Amino acid sequence: MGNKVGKSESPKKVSKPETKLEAKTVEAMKRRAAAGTSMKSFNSIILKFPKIDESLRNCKVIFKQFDEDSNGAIDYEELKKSFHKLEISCTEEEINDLFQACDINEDKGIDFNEFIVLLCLVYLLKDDAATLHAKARVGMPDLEATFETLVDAFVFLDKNKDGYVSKSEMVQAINETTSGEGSGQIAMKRFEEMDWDKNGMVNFKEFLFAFTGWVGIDDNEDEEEGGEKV
Ligand SMILES: [Ca+2]
Ligand SMILES: [Ca+2]
Ligand SMILES: [Ca+2]
Repeated sequence: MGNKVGKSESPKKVSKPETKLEAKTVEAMKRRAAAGTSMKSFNSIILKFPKIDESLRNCKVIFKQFDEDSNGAIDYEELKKSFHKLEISCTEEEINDLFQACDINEDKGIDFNEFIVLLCLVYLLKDDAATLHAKARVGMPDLEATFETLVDAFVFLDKNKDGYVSKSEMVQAINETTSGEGSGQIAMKRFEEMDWDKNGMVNFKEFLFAFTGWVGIDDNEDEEEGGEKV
């Protein structure tokens, strides 16, 4: 026996970007944080939920366009084509990284929730000097306003501007708004919903996935076939 010794790969507790994409996201978020936030309180974020919800729901139309074979998911080839159509300039590697990062359930397809998160990441990442002159970063003005709100909300929560929301930052944000016994509890619950890998930190991607759940696009109310013309 004794072969249990081996090299112990200690699980990392410190929140360090695990992928190139995450590192880029953190960098972009820090840049954005320098510009400040228009959010005044956690409540002001909550108040934006209905608008965000509506805007993200409308995004379904776009999703369906890109899901060319209508199988409910955007595969890698479909994603490449959609980037082309949206005139998002990304390298093959970047597209691949985004695909891997957002395909949370690893079924090799980007479903609607995953798609929203992916687009929002693109929105954040393409916010650099080189693309500033471009009229629309993801080619959808209404959606971009929504993404901006989401970025803004994250910046609000990330008090120390390190690109992550920690548990104490979440508690702080919620306590600022509501002074009641329950608020700490709510903060903890919200935080735990967001912190999937339970490492005590929420990155922007986790935040977005939680958000798509909160605003209710998770409940895909039995796919209203063919209805809902906007
Ligand atoms: Ca498809
Ligand atoms: Ca997937
Ligand atoms: Ca932070």
